[in-house]
Amino acid sequence: MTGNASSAEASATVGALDELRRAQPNLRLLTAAADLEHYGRDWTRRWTPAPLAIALPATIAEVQAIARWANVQGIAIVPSGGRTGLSGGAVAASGELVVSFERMNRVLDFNPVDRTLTVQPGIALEAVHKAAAEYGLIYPVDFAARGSCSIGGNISTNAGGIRVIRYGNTREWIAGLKLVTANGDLLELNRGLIKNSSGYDLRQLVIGAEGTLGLVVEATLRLTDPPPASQVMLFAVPEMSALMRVFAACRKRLNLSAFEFFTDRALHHVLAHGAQKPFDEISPYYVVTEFDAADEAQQQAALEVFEQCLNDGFVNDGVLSQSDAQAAALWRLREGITESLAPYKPYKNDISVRISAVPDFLDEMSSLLTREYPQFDVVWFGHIGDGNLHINVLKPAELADADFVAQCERVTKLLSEVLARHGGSISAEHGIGLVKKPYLAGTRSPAEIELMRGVRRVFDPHGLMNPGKLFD
Ligand code: 2HG
Ligand code: ZN
Repeated sequence: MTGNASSAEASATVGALDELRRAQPNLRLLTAAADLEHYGRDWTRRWTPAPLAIALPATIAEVQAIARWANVQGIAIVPSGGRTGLSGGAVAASGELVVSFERMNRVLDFNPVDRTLTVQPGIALEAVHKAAAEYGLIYPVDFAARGSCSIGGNISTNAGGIRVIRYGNTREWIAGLKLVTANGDLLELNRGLIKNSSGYDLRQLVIGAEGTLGLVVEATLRLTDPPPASQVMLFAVPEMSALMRVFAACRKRLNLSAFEFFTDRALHHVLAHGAQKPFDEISPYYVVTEFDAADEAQQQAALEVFEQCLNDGFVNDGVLSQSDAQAAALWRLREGITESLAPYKPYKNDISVRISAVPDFLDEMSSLLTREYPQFDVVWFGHIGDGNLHINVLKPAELADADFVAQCERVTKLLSEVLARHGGSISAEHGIGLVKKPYLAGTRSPAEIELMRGVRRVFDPHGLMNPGKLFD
C-alpha cells in the first residue's frame, strides 16, 4: 500500500470515529496512546497493540449502536474483558475498535428459584464467586486469574480451570446469553431455560466462539450448592508413569474436585517466586488433589489412599492440609506457576487428550519435548485429571523474541501431529486466538473448519467481529 493510500485510509477512520462521537455523545471513547497500548493487548505480549480507539459502553443500547456504526463503516471490533487470555484472542493490532466491557461489570439479578445470577460481561470471575456466596451458593468455575479475568472472556473461551473434573467447563453453567450481533441486533439465547428442545442451541455456539459471532452483553449463570468441606493433598511422585496411577487410586476412594500436577521445574520457579517448600527432597512430579473431607471416614480414606500409593511406589511423600490456610498454601504451589514464569516470556501450549489417552500421550510428548527442546527450560503443569496439560517454554534472556517463537512454533507443529494421533486438541481452555490458529487443522477436520467458517459468515457477513482470531 502506498503512503498516500494509507494516510487516506487513516483520515477515513478518524472521520468514522467522529461520526461515532456525534451519534453517541455519551459513549466513552479513549484514544490516548497509553490507553491504546493498555486495552490493545492481552497477557500474550507478542503483538504490538495498534487499535483505532477504545470504546467503554455502559449499556446494551450503546453496544448495539457501536455494532451498527462498525457495520456501516467497515471497522473491525475486538471485544475486551480482563485481557488475561493467553492465545491473543483480545489483541487489537490492526486499527480495530476495542470494545471494553469494563464499565458493564454489575450483577443484575439473582433468582432464588432458578438459582441463577444474571451479570454483565465485564464482571470479574471473583466478583461472581462473591455474589453467589452472598446467596449461599457457588458458581463453580474457578482458576488462578479469577481476580482479573471477566465472565465475558470466560464465555468466549469456554474457560475451564481447576475444578473441571467435578463441574465441567464454563459451557455447563451458562443458562442464557444476550448477544449483540454484527448488525446490531440483540439476541436473547436460551433465556435461562433448563429444557429447551427447539432446534440449534445458538447459546452454545457463542460459548467458545472467541467473539467472532458477536458481543456477549449479558449472561445468566447457573449456581449450585457449596461442596462439603474439603481437604487438599500434595503428593511427590517419582515417575511420570505413576501420575495417572495416583489419579486412579484417588478417584476410586475419594470424591475429587481437583486433580492437578506440576513438575520439579515448575516447583523450582514457584519457590523462587516466594512459595514455601513442601518437602525436603525434590521429586520430578507433584500432584495437588482436592476432595470432599466432611467426616472422619472421608479423611481416613484419604490417608489410606496415600499409604496405598506409598506402598505401591507411586508416591514418595505426601502432605495433607489440616486447615484452610494450609490448603491455600498447597494450592499456591500450583496456582502461582503462571505468575512465577511470566518474567521469562514463556511460549505456551494448552493441550488436551481424553483421560484414557493421557499415559500414552505423555510418553510420546515427553520424548518429543526432550528431543526438540534440549536448549530450553520447559515447564509442565496442568489439569491432568481432565486430560489438560500446560507446557511453558521459557525464553533465554539473550535470545530474540522472534527467534524464540519460531523455534517453539516448529516444535508445536510436531506436537500438534502427536496430538492428532491421540485424538487431542491444540487448545483445551485458552482458545485458538492468534496463537494457535496455524494448528487448528490438526484438531478440526477440513469439513468442520468449513462449517465453522460458514457459521461465522452467517453471523458476521463482513467479518468485522474479532477478525483474524480462530481462523483468517
Ligand atoms: C492455569 O491452569 C492456567 O494455571 C494458565 O490455565 C496456564 O500459564 C499457563 O500456561
Ligand atoms: Zn489451566
